[in-house]
Amino acid sequence: MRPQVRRGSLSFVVFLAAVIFVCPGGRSADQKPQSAPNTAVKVSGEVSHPLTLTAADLAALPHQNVSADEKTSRQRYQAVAVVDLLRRAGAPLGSALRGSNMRLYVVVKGRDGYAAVFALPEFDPGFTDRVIVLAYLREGRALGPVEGPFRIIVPGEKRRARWVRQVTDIEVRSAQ
Ligand SMILES: Nc1nc2c(c(=O)[nH]1)N[C@H]1C(S)=C(S)[C@@H](COP(=O)(O)O)O[C@H]1N2
Ligand SMILES: [Mo]
Repeated sequence: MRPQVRRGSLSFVVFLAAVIFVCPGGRSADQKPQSAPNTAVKVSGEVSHPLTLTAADLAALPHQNVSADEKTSRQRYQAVAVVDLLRRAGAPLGSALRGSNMRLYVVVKGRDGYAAVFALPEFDPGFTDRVIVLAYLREGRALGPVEGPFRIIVPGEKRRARWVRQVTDIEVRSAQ
């Protein structure tokens, strides 16, 4: 009986050591350690004036107050309209959004490599009343490191899969 008990506890120790060795720090592959959060958003691609905006640049732009329903409550965000950023970067909007410019789409990328696509007219007030925004405050507070400093909010969209967190890039591209 005794030797078996010892063998049992020895294999448990070996198992524990293997777990500690295989999972250093208990991190899984999709939770990479990250350095300081991004503090700027780049607007680039098929635009005449590519830009990089810092948090201070964004806060100086005209802001929108947007409400969005969360699971159990309604949250208020302070944000800039993405169309204002696209306009500043010189993306074709308004009367220029026709013809071959109807091929344009916008890829919004997060710091973790996540990305979501929007058609350019989804931002244009000539096409829709829905205002897609880049938020930086919720209930008056800066967004935390998992979401912020900047997050896309798509009011009224049933699923939040395009609410890209930790936005680093807004890229205008053309479909073939
Ligand atoms: N950067 C980044 N943004 C992201 C995701 C992601 O994996 N990375 N997941 C999306 C998906 S699929 C959903 S449902 C929502 C979840 O956001 P929540 O945790 O605030 O509900 O974030 C979206 N934004
Ligand atoms: Mo999701």
